[in-house]
Amino acid sequence: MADELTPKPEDKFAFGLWTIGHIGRDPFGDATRPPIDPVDFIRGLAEIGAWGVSFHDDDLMTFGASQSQRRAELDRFKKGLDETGIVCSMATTNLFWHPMFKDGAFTSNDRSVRRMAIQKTMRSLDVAAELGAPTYVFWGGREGVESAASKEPRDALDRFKEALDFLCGYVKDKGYSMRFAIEPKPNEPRGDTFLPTIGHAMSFIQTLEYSEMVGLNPEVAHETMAGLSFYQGVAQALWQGKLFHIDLNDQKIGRYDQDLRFGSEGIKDDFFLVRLLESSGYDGPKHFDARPYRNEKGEGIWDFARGCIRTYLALAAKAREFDQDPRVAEAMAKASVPELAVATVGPYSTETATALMAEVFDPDQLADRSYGNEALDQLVIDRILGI
Ligand code: GLT
Ligand code: MN
Ligand code: MN
Repeated sequence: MADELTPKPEDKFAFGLWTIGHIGRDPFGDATRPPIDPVDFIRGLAEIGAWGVSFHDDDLMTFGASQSQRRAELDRFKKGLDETGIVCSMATTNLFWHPMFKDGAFTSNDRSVRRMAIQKTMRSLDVAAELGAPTYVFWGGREGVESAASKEPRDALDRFKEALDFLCGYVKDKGYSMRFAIEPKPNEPRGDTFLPTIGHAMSFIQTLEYSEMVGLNPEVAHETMAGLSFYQGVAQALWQGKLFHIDLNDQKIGRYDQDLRFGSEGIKDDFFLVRLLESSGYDGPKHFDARPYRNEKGEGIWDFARGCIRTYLALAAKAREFDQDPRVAEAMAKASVPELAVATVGPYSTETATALMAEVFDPDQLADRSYGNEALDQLVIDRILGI
């Protein structure tokens, strides 16, 4: 097991500058630890065996500072990346912190705020391209409402689409090889957020001008907040070829966005999630968007980071053992799991329809069988518990 728990570059573990480096400020209390310098941050990542880093424009370069100061901050970071070999795996725009975004960014009722938000994103896309980020995330933090009277949602969706179409156009025009990933969230900081779940976001993407350029960055905590199964959502995103990136963390159901250490809460859900990612051919970053407990400091925040990686790798090893266990294969056969992969009727033709119409079924016999799901699920629990 020891070697299986050692991260390798091909595992593509990544963290955002705002995650391990979170200073512990929350709506009820001030910072509990100092910020980490971005270059020290990536040195720390290299030490724990991570591969990539992500950032918001404002995490890296001081908002509102002079061009020359921002350039110096960026160059210093680039030097740090070169020194450590850490890769820039994703970038995004901070469209939620500054008070100008209090009514939204791409969907603010104020047209000048909307234009400013698109301009800020274009500038940040230039930086992302310079650092070689393959994926650019759109989390609509402030895109929403408290009062339903305050925005016409269909207009807001028009404006969201307009912004993404325009920004896709910008990326194409500049010749950047970058894809966009929308990150859904049901609420917080707004009372209701536009594009609240994986399902809403996936159907919205179909309406975009360059829909092939746009996919998803789903987050464990966000779907769990909505009471949905993250596993099922991710599976559908994979099925539709839309899992461009993923935010791994953990969350208790029905709470505020907790961004807990990966694997620290829903261990069974996380087992299935890791099994899915590892078997699906997903080759994007395993990006942890989580933060240390607010009462951690110093080495404790790196314990948190190492824990995210360790639990992911341990669950991947458990998933492999599970899939190689002959008792599991036997239980799956009993549950007819492989049979679901067999086409039911095939494509329609007059002949296949006639053949189906002629078939005789015995409802009592069909109802009489057992699927053995209790025994199958117990094998999952046994494997996770190591018994
Ligand atoms: C913010 C949010 C995350 C998003 C980040 C990207 S920032 O911390 O809670 O879920 O992924 O903007
Ligand atoms: Mn979150
Ligand atoms: Mn996230």
